[in-house]
Amino acid sequence: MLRSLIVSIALLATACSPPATQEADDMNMAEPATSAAAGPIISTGTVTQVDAAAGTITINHGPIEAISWPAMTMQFTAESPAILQGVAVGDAVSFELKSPTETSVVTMVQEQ
Ligand SMILES: [Cu+2]
Repeated sequence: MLRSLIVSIALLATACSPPATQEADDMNMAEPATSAAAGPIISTGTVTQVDAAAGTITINHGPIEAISWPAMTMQFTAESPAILQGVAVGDAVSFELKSPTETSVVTMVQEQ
């Protein structure tokens, strides 16, 4: 059960990662987008599912330029259960991703 959950999360994270286009970007852009990792990664979206028991939240979020994500609906894991308290389906929220390499973990979800 836990194992399949971890696999699902890994698959989601993979699905969310765009194909590697760094080489093409370097050729077309004056400056490579290497500053993307700096600072918090914050986005906004609408909550479509909350599973407090599993500690997960699904958000239909807008594009996140810092990590080259298009808009999509995806599931995140809350870093701690408290993050999901008071969050309900249909809420318009802003949320923060843990890091550029841990993009399936949210460290903050706040109603807008
Ligand atoms: Cu996403």
